[in-house]
Amino acid sequence: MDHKEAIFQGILEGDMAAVDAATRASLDAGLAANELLDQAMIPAMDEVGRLFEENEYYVPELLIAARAMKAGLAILRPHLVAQGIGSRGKVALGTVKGDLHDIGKNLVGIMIEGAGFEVVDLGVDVSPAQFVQAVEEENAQVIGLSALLTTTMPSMQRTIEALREAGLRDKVKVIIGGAPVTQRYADEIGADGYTRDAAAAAKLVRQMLSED
Ligand code: B1M
Repeated sequence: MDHKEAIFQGILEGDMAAVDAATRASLDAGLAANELLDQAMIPAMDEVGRLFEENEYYVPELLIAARAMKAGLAILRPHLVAQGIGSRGKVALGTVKGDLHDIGKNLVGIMIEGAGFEVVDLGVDVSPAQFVQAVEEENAQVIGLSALLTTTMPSMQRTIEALREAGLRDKVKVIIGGAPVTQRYADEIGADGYTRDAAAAAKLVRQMLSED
């Protein structure tokens, strides 16, 4: 089994130690961090999702797979974050109210940090009021909302409404993403941007903040 297969298999089996070892071995062998992410870790989580849909995996398997992926991601993090933090602007990120999925959101944070922005991670299950507070108290110029459940997507719209009610809508750009989210939904709810993946989110933030 090569290193990428070992990472893939380790995530599928929720074997944190195997993912840790294979990720380190891959980097030592000269493989690029983004290659490991795109060709082993993300496909492994997709496969976990497929197995869950087919009732071969249940929530405990999802949890241990997620824990194994996070172990690998922690090793990749310094490699993905190439530049220093904080000079270009501030982005507050969170997974919306009712939603506990944070792997994609964490990846978006890593890529935005890598593009040279300060990231305030608000965590998961973040209410519209907490996003409003982050704009007021942290002076974030962009907020990023992540949702993985179709049932939590409406919280994105509620967050945009809460910003409007607080008189802050013109002061902050709102970007959204997550597996069930689409450009069409972003247009419908009046978000400023949508991206399909974390690398594109970092690119979008760069474009948005250089326009100001
Ligand atoms: Co859950 N889960 N889960 N889960 N889970 C999904 C999302 C699901 C699609 C699985 C399935 O049925 N195939 C399904 C949602 C169905 C739907 O709504 N349409 C689902 C379900 C149903 C549930 C529960 C309801 C299960 C239950 O309890 N019966 C429950 C809900 C809990 C809650 O949130 N309230 C639940 C729980 C969990 C765990 C906690 C066990 C665990 C999460 C652990 C964690 O995150 N710490 C979990 C997992 C691991 C998954 C799957 C398998 C993997 C998600 C993941 O991490 N993907 C997922 C199936 C799947 O997605 N294939 C599934 C890897 C990650 C890198 O991708 O997050 O999509 P992703 O991020 C991408 C892009 O979307 C984008 O960038 C990333 C890539 O670069 N992106 C953004 C994300 N956020 C962005 C923000 C941006 C821009 C881009 O701008 C701000």
